[in-house]
Amino acid sequence: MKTKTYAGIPQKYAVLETAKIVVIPVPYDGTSTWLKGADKGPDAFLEASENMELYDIETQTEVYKQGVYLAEPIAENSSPESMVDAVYKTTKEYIKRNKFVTLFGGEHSISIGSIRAFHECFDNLTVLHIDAHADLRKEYEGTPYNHACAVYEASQNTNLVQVGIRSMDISETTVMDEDKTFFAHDMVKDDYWMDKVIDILGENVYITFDLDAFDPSIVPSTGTPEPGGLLWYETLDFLRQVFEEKNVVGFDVVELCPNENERSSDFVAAKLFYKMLSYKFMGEDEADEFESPTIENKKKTTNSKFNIDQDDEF
Ligand SMILES: [Mn+2]
Repeated sequence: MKTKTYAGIPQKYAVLETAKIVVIPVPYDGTSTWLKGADKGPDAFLEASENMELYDIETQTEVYKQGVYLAEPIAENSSPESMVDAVYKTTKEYIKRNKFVTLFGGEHSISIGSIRAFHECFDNLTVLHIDAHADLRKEYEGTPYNHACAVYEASQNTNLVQVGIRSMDISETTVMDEDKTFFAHDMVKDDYWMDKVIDILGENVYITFDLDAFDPSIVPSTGTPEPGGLLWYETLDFLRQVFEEKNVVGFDVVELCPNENERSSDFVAAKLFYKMLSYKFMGEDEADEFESPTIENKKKTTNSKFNIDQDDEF
């Protein structure tokens, strides 16, 4: 039974009917290969979120007043395939209600399900994949739903753009599109990498953010840390530009692997997530916060293919 709201926000901002934003926790860790514990990620993220200031200095907003509904965690874990299917179905249900849908993992395989739903619901989807790892294996350890395969499907049917990559298997070079891949060792020497990424994004962008994209000096608590990653302010600078210039339709943050002796990673994850919400809604008026959003407003928020009010489905 759910007793808390996202970030401890007042109940009146946490009601599904009026919330513009939905957060879906997916505490899944079925296929991780090194450090286990990503299934504890959503709880650590939610706990850190409750201890975070909710006024964002940079955008001068309190984005939680747009309404944030904390969905029931997706608990399906009988197989990687059934988990992906459950994530796909739940994500699609909330997109069809014209919510701004976000997910918190869990390991990266959860994104296979959410990307599948967004690909189905939005035209010409770009998947902006921010990660240390290429995650382009077609299959790994007997399943295409392993975390090492997180964006293989996206590479086949969306405009996949990869940022921060610094670890991959030679077999993945045959799948990777180097024109749409930004390696960490190049980014560190290129003052224009952000512009170059934004140039090849389409209008509708889904962001899948693996926390191991960050340098381990700021996020050590992740399943497969890699040296040489992104730092805090360059990441925010980049994300803000993406949100300002493109229609970001949803996002996920994955691979927090909490360590009780190192809690700052939980706070980085919580703050990153809230920053992304703040950037998404920084241009939106809070005046209509308690009104049931009109269809017109919903379309402006998400531009999904669905424009009828489907509240009666629930
Ligand atoms: Mn990764």
